[in-house]
Amino acid sequence: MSWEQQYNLISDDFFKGRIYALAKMITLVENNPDSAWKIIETLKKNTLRDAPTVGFTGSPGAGKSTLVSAYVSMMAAKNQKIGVIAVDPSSPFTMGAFLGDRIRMRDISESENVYIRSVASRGSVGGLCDAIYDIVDVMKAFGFDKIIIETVGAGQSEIEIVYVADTVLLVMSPDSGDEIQMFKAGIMEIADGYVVNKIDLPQANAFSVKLRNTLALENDVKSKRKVFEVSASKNIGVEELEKWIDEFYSDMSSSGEIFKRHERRLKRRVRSNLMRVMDDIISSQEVGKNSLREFKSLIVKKYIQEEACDD
Ligand SMILES: Nc1nc2c(ncn2[C@@H]2O[C@H](COP(=O)(O)OP(=O)(O)O)[C@@H](O)[C@H]2O)c(=O)[nH]1
Ligand SMILES: [Mg+2]
Repeated sequence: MSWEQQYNLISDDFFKGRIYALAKMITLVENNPDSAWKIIETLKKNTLRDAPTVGFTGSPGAGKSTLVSAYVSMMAAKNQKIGVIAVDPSSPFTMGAFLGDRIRMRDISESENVYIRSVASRGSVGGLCDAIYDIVDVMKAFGFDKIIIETVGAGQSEIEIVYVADTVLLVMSPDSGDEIQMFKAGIMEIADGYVVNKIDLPQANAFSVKLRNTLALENDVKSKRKVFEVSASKNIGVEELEKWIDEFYSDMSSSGEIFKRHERRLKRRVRSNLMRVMDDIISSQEVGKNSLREFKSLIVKKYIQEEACDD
């Protein structure tokens, strides 16, 4: 079956808000990376909505999943519809615990307000799966109010989240010891906000002070970035974080920063898309006796032909 046929089978239910159709639509873009843009453009004809995307990144065990659970539960309880993307999930979401009896007995992924999708990060150019961009777009077309992405902060994929998400939060845990060392790796520069999680632990305050001091030593805009002290598991400070995320987004919208970020994202997508297609073409061609220049123009011609065939 072509993607068009599969699309036609599910699109009615998709726009009626049926979760099963959303799941199938995401699978459709995942399985057809070369047609994903066409699928998304078709979806976009029916929707004009944009939804803020918020990324939570940080070391394994920092408490990202627990924090996402608390944050998402808070929004779901206010009847907001939230899409969650978990890249290589290593820990469960426990939203039932936060939402209480309302949905405790039900599988959270079947709740009308929340849909969770897991994706593997393997085999992509930037570390974070290229398909994430497409999945976010499908979720936007579905009509979610917000899209949350959890990624394990491991070098490259931590950087990629900056392109995928409008806002990035770095979740840190005071019990991991070497988090401040991340400054040296430049990883911390990417975050819009820092979350010191597990503030209920005895060493948390000292950690927080150290973080704030380290930030103050950096003599640029970074020092103005927010630090939050929260306990995800005890639901402390999450409401303040929720408020700030919305305020930060509307500040970005009024200052024009959001458009800069969207532009940066589009460039990144085009680049990684081109890299993938070019890589396929290059691998399938014989170099033969061609010089670098000749081989290069052969590839470009081949690419232009393939693009023309696609349309
Ligand atoms: N003491 C304490 N433990 C927490 C808190 N938040 C999360 N944890 C625990 O930290 C561990 C890792 O949490 P998880 O959300 O899976 O971390 P992730 O790997 O970053 O997604 C789990 O055992 C959580 O119960 C907190 O605020 N305080
Ligand atoms: Mg996790």
